[in-house]
Amino acid sequence: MSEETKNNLNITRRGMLGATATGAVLATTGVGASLLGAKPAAAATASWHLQPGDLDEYYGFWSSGQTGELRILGVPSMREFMRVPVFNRCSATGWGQTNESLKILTEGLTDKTKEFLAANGKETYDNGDLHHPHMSFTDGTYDGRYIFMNDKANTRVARVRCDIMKCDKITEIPNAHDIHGLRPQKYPRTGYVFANGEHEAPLVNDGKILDDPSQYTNIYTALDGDTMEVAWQVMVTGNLDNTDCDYQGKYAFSTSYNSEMGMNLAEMTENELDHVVVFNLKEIEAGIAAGDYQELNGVKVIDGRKGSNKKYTRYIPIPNSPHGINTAPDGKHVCIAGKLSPTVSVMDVTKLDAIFADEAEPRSAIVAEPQLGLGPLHTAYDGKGNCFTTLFLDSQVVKWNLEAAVKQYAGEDVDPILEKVDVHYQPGHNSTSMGETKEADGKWLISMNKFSKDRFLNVGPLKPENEQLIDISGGGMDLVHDGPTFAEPHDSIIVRRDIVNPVNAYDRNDPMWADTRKQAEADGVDLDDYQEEIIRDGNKVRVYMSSQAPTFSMEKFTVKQGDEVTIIVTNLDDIDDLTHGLCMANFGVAMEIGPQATASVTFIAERPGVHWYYCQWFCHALHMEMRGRMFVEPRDA
Ligand code: K7E
Ligand code: CUA
Repeated sequence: MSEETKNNLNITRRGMLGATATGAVLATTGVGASLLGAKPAAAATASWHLQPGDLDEYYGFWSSGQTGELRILGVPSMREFMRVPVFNRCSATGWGQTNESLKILTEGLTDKTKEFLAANGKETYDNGDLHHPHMSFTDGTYDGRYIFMNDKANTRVARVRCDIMKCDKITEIPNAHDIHGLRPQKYPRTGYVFANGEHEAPLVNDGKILDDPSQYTNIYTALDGDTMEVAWQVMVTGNLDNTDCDYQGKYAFSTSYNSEMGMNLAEMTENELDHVVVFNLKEIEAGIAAGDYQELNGVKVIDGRKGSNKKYTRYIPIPNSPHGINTAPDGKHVCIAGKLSPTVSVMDVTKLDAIFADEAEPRSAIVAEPQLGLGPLHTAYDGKGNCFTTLFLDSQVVKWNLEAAVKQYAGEDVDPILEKVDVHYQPGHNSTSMGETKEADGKWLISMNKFSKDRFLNVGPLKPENEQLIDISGGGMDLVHDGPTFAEPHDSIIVRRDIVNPVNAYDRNDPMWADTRKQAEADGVDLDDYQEEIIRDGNKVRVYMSSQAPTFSMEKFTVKQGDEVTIIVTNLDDIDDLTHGLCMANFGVAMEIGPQATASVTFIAERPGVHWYYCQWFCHALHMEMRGRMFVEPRDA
């Protein structure tokens, strides 16, 4: 069945559509009226339950919280396709062990962090807390280049290349503490990647200050999405939570709880109102250009704290400990979820100029504040003027109309709430298909629920989470599928599949192994051809071999105990899905080598004897036979 047909059937199934809603759906999907009602309703159940071999209409990019990886799912099937290691150590791919991945994991760390890690016998962190994956934008919609993501655990921002679905850059953010909210600039392009430091700390945090909150500050960071270097930072008041930006390229905004700058729970929740910080991008750029900054740890930092020069930031009071912030696809409205308040505050970005010009009060940008239910956390959109907000405490998702909320706020007697649906249980983020772009298409909604409780077979005290698929294409909210997941996706994006176009094999000149290529050239080895070379360089030994199913080019090689051995494997197979691996048994060494890829790993051969290396990715009928021996001669032999 074609996608188009499926969509048509799907609409048919929802025969309860009112005339106006039908009109809206027809307008966005281009379905001819003659098709409606022409197909049997029963056939439509295939719309989310794909048949074997059917491809999904959307890519889903999922965070994994404290697991530290990025996950790729299919929507609507909710099938998990891939786990892309980023902040974690991955046994299957060798991420965190291969020289190529270690370079990415270490080159963006500050010198202080490198020293700290070395003191703990480590080269890099091996944990992370990845909350927010977002794709790069061009002109207000996804462009399929990169996915950016935060690490709350160790204050980093990472980037995954969408051509090969591997992480290629990780940057530690100086001065900030515990990066939480993250969003790419939508217009004109990414551009900036905005990243929130969640926790406040003394600036500079060198062990001289503890109990002087006046010297604590929070840091908002803009990275350059092309270079992954920090462009600038802004000091702000209050803990930064989530961030988003406009469709005009003028403003970015962050929710902020703890405007009190309290250090404990009682102090942090004292005020009824916290705020959203609005960042004026042009003014900040001008301030940097004019030298109105201090340089701290190599970064230009502007002062945008409350009561500072008001050119750079404004603080809009919002009830109460606001959490999620989501810009609507209409390019005008921004929904700010109240968390401790049952409200969502709607900000109109066209009113921000007047506030920065001192012609209007900060709260004048708020044009609606509907009461939706308890514990509102995040809002997603259908592109038809409706919003879906998760209610953590109520265990519901509420659908409401934005225009109606604006009218209600202006005094009209209208109820913006259209429908509430129970989800299981306690939702955090939700996301809609293309919903954070100007191309929001209103087909699918995922509710990402923190608790699954009784929803699945019991697997012990630690339960999976539950992500539920809700069909919103027909104008209603039909819960159609549960998707259990392991710890702890916070957020997801749902991207039309035509936007994402990964390759099947690596380019032999991929920058991932540029250093290895340089070394090979110096060693006189042609990485692109069959290789069977051992280069000895003092006690450093480089072993170059190639792989072609079902053999490694070297059946055996010899080194000496204590040698620093680097094994470089190039997979000469150029066939879809033909990945080899190299596992050096009892050396704790394992890695993936994709089609046409080069990968390398270094270890000290401090173990005399015969050691088998074998291919650890099933590649051929003779995969088990794909192996060889490393002979380590004893030191005194
Ligand atoms: Cu609401 Cu870290 Cu996006 Cu979780 S944050 S839910
Ligand atoms: Cu090569 Cu398995």
